[in-house]
Amino acid sequence: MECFKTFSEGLRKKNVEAVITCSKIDSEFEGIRETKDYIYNVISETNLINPHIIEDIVFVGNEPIGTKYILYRYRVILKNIDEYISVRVIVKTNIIYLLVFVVGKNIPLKSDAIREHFEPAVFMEKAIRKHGSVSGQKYIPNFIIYRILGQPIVDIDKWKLTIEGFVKRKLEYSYNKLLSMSNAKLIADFHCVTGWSVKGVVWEGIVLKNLVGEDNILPEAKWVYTISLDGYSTIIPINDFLSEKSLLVLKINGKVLSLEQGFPARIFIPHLYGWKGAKWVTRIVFTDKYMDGFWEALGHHPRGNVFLEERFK
Ligand SMILES: Nc1nc2c(c(=O)[nH]1)N[C@H]1C(S)=C(S)[C@@H](COP(=O)(O)O)O[C@H]1N2
Ligand SMILES: [Mo]
Repeated sequence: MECFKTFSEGLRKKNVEAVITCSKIDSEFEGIRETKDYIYNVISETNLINPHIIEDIVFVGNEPIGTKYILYRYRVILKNIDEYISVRVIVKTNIIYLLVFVVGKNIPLKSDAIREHFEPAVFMEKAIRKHGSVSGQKYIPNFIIYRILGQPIVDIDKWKLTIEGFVKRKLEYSYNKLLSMSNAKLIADFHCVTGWSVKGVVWEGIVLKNLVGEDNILPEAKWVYTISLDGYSTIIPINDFLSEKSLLVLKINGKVLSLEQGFPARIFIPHLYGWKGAKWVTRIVFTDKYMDGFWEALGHHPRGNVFLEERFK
């Protein structure tokens, strides 16, 4: 087993101070009750907190993520502390695949032994894209609206989209400018990592590659970190971001984006899961190093390719 500490700024809105993720586990999932003991043992072994301050470990619920994974939620209740540690146990075909400890600020964490950064395996060069099958997904008629950090207020006269980081020239676009540049139309399915998909959505906007200008990107850039008005963030490998079909979306199904679907602009990359497409996006930052966004910090995959079922790290 290997544990690392991570964080993403947006999590602060949810009163989270640190996330500890343990992978390479390979233990069998023996049952809801047995897993409580398992969690207790992992906490003791990793020395995450002093195990003597644990009052109880309770099961909260579970949900399928696609068809291969089940997410079990637990809480570690602590003696004399008003906060609990949330534990996400990700089980893949009956094997515990990932353990995610979500820790608030009043919790006496002893994580000095746990290293700070998760470095994803180098897979970017391959830029694999397989089409046709969408394993583990179920089609539904309409989008389910998500706003994990709430609905932001948009002042369209002040709003701008910036392109920054490892670029030769920093760019800044107003909404009117983007509207005047909008010339791309794409029909493609949408896939949420939790297991629902929407067929044949009409996406309109600007090809991201053209918006940035390929010759504007510095060779050091390897990842693209996007930041939204609500504090949401996500990270995309540069090859996926620059693919022919990756769009800055201004319209869905012939209509200007609704406020709840990300007005003024959202990102859509057809071969990646929906969480990689930030709604209310306002900054696009080219970086040389990997860093977790909101869902990546909670265990989701650095790339999230739908056709390779890259749901979790
Ligand atoms: N800013 C922001 N972008 C977001 C999210 C969010 O909560 N906030 N949710 C993501 C997830 S997990 C999915 S599946 C899609 C959902 O898009 P929809 O709300 O239009 O269905 O938005 C993605 N982009
Ligand atoms: Mo999602």
